[in-house]
Amino acid sequence: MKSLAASALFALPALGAIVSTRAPNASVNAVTLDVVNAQGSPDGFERTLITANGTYPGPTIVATKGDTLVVTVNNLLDDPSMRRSTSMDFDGVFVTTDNAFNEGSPFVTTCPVGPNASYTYTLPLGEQTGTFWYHSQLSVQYVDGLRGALIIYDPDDPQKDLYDVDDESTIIQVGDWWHNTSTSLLAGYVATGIVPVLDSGVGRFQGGPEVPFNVVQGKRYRFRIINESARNVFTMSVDGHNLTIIEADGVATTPLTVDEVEMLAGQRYSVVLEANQPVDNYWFNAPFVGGDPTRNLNQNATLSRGILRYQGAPDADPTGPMTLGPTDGTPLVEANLRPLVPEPAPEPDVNITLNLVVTTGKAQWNVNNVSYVSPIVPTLVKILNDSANATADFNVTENTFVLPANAIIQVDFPPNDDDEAHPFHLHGNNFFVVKSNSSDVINTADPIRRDVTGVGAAGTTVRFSTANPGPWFFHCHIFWHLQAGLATVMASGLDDVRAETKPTPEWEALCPAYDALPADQQ
Ligand SMILES: *[C@@H]1O[C@H](CO)[C@@H](O)[C@H](O)[C@H]1NC(C)=O
Ligand SMILES: *[C@@H]1O[C@H](CO)[C@@H](O)[C@H](O)[C@H]1NC(C)=O
Ligand SMILES: *[C@@H]1O[C@H](CO)[C@@H](O)[C@H](O)[C@H]1NC(C)=O
Ligand SMILES: *[C@@H]1O[C@H](CO)[C@@H](O)[C@H](O)[C@H]1NC(C)=O
Ligand SMILES: *[C@@H]1O[C@H](CO)[C@@H](O)[C@H](O)[C@H]1NC(C)=O
Ligand SMILES: *[C@@H]1O[C@H](CO)[C@@H](O)[C@H](O)[C@H]1NC(C)=O
Ligand SMILES: *[C@@H]1O[C@H](CO)[C@@H](O)[C@H](O)[C@H]1NC(C)=O
Ligand SMILES: *[C@@H]1O[C@H](CO)[C@@H](O)[C@H](O)[C@H]1NC(C)=O
Ligand SMILES: *[C@@H]1O[C@H](CO)[C@@H](O)[C@H](O)[C@H]1NC(C)=O
Ligand SMILES: *[C@@H]1O[C@H](CO)[C@@H](O)[C@H](O)[C@H]1NC(C)=O
Ligand SMILES: *[C@@H]1O[C@H](CO)[C@@H](O)[C@H](O)[C@H]1NC(C)=O
Ligand SMILES: *[C@@H]1O[C@H](CO)[C@@H](O)[C@H](O)[C@H]1NC(C)=O
Ligand SMILES: [Cu+2]
Repeated sequence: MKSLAASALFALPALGAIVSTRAPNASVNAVTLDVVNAQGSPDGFERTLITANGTYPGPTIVATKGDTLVVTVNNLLDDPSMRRSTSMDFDGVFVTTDNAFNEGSPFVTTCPVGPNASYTYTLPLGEQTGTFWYHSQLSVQYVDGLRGALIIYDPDDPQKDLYDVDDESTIIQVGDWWHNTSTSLLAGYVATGIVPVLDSGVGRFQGGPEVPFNVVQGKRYRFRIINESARNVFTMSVDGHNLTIIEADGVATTPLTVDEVEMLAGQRYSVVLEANQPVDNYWFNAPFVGGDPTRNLNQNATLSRGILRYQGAPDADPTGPMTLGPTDGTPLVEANLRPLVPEPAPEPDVNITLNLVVTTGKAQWNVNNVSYVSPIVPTLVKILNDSANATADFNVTENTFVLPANAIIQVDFPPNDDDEAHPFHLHGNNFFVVKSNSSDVINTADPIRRDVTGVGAAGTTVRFSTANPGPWFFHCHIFWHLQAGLATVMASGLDDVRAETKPTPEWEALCPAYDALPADQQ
C-alpha cells in the first residue's frame, strides 16, 4: 500500500500493517484498531498525529466478499491539544436499517467513543466488493491522520481477466496534509472564514524520498485509488500510459479508458494500468488544487508525484519534465461511467431541491438557508427513544428531511457558482447519478451508482431509494465545509427504524458516557 499525500509524498507503511485476522468462523473478520497519538512526519515535518495503530495512513483493512467485519476501536488518545474522543466511519459500506447504530456518524447514528473507552463496530458486508476507506467522522479529526484503506476483495471478481496484479502494492491513498492540529486550524477557519490551505510538505518535499510504484513490463495492474482528502483536488495521470476505470466507489463499471482521473474527496476508483511501454521510469502525476497557494508557501503542486518504475529501470527520477498531466488527453468524465450491472433509476416519489450557499466571510455554509449544527442527542436516539417522527421533532439546525420508506427520492442541486465542486456523500447507501456535474445529459436508463458525487457549476441530480430506511447523513466530504454546516440528514421510514433497529447495550452506553465527559475529553 502506498499513499500519495498532498505534495508528492507517498508514505510507505510497513506491509505488516495489512491485517486480516480470521476467527474460526471464516466469515467473521475481526480487526482491532488502537486509536493513539503518535509522532510522525508523513511529509518530513514532525508533529503529533492521531492514528490507527501508530501509522499514517492506518493499517489497511482487508476483507473478503460476504465477511462480517468486526472492528474494535480502542480509544487511547491522550494529547489534550486535539480531540480526545473519536468515532469511526467506514466510508461507502452499506448499513442496513437493523444495524443503523453501527454506522459511526456522531450525533446522527451514535455518540463518540471517549478516551479510554472502546466500541466494536459489526458490519456484515453482504454482496459489496471494491475499494473503501475508514476515517474519523468526528469534527475534522481525520485531518490529524486517522484515515486508512478498506478493501473488500471478490474471489470471483467478474473483471479479474482484466488485470494481473491487485495487492497491497497497488493501493494508492492520496490525501492532503497540514502541519498544525485540526483543532487550531478549525479555530482559524471559524475566525477568518478561510478554509485552511494545506501545507506542501507531505510527501515529496524538496530533497525528500522518491515514491516508486514498481511494475513489470507486460503485466496489468489494478490500482485502487482512494481520495482521502479533507479538502484538495488531485488529478491523477501516468506519463505515457492509459488508465482504464473498472470500479467507482465500490460499484464495478464497464471498462472506460482515460488518461487522467480527477476524483473528489471521498471518491474511489480502480484503474487498470497496462505496463506496455519501454522499460523506464515514468512520472505518476498527482497535481492538486487546494486553496490559494499564496496563503501557504509550503505548497508546491509540481512536487505532488510518484514514479512508475519498470523492473530493469534505474533507481532514478524519470528524465521527462514534471508536468501537470496530459493537456490534450481524454480525462475522465463521470457521466461516461456505466455500471457493469446496469439498472434504470426509478421515477421519483419525492423531489427535494438543495441550494448550497456560503455566508460571505464566515465559516458558514447553508443548505436551503440552514447551516447544519450537530444536535446533542443523536438523530437515531431521538427516533428510538423520543419517538421523533416528523420534521418538527428535530431542531431546524439539524436540517433533517423526514422521508417515507420504500420510496425513490430525487435530490436536485441547482448549478452554483462555487469555484470547486462539493463532493456530496450519502452514508450507508448508494445513489444513482442521474445528472452528473460533468455533463448536461440526464441519464435515467443506466446511470452510475456511487456514494460521492460532485455538486458544482453544472448542477447535479441524484436519486436514492429508501428501501433501507434510516437516518442517513448526506453531506459535503470537504470536512471543513461539513463543519461549517454543509450537511443534511435524510431520515426515512422512522416507524420501520423503531421496529427494526435494536441497538446493543454497548451502543446505548455511548451517549451517557460521552455526555458525562468534561469538555476537553469530548
Ligand atoms: C458465522 O458468523 C455469521 C455472522 O456473524 C453468522 O451469521 C453465522 O451463523 C456464523 N456461522 C457459524 C457456523 O458459526
Ligand atoms: C493494531 O494493534 C493492536 C495492538 O498491537 C493489534 O492487536 C492489532 O492487530 C493491530 N491492528 C491492525 C489492523 O494491524
Ligand atoms: C486513561 O488511562 C490511563 C492509563 O490507565 C490513565 O493514565 C489516564 O488518566 C486515563 N485517561 C482518562 C481520560 O481517563
Ligand atoms: C499552530 O497554530 C497555533 C495557534 O494558531 C500557532 O500558534 C502555531 O504557530 C501553529 N503551528 C504551526 C506549526 O503552524
Ligand atoms: C481529492 O478531492 C479533492 C477535494 O474534492 C480534490 O480537490 C482532489 O482533486 C481530489 N484528488 C484527486 C486525486 O482527484
Ligand atoms: C490509450 O488508449 C487509446 C484509446 O483507446 C489508444 O489509442 C492508445 O494506443 C492507448 N495508449 C497506450 C499507451 O496504451
Ligand atoms: C516546485 O518544485 C519544482 C520542482 O522541484 C521547482 O522547479 C519549483 O521551483 C518549485 N516551486 C516553488 C514555488 O517552490
Ligand atoms: C419530480 O420531478 C420530476 C422531474 O424531474 C417530475 O417528473 C415529477 O413529477 C416530480 N415528482 C413529484 C412527486 O413531484
Ligand atoms: C432563503 O432565505 C431567503 C431570504 O431570507 C428567501 O428569500 C429564500 O426563499 C430562502 N430559501 C429557501 C430555500 O428557503
Ligand atoms: C434509550 O432508551 C433505552 C431503553 O429505555 C435506555 O437504556 C437508553 O439509555 C436510552 N438512550 C439514551 C441515549 O437516552
Ligand atoms: C410517523 O409518521 C408516518 C408518516 O409521516 C405516519 O404514517 C406514522 O403513523 C407516524 N408514526 C407514529 C408512531 O406516529
Ligand atoms: C437548536 O440548535 C441551536 C443551535 O445549535 C441551539 O442553540 C438550540 O438550543 C437548539 N434548540 C433545541 C430545542 O434543541
Ligand atoms: Cu464542500
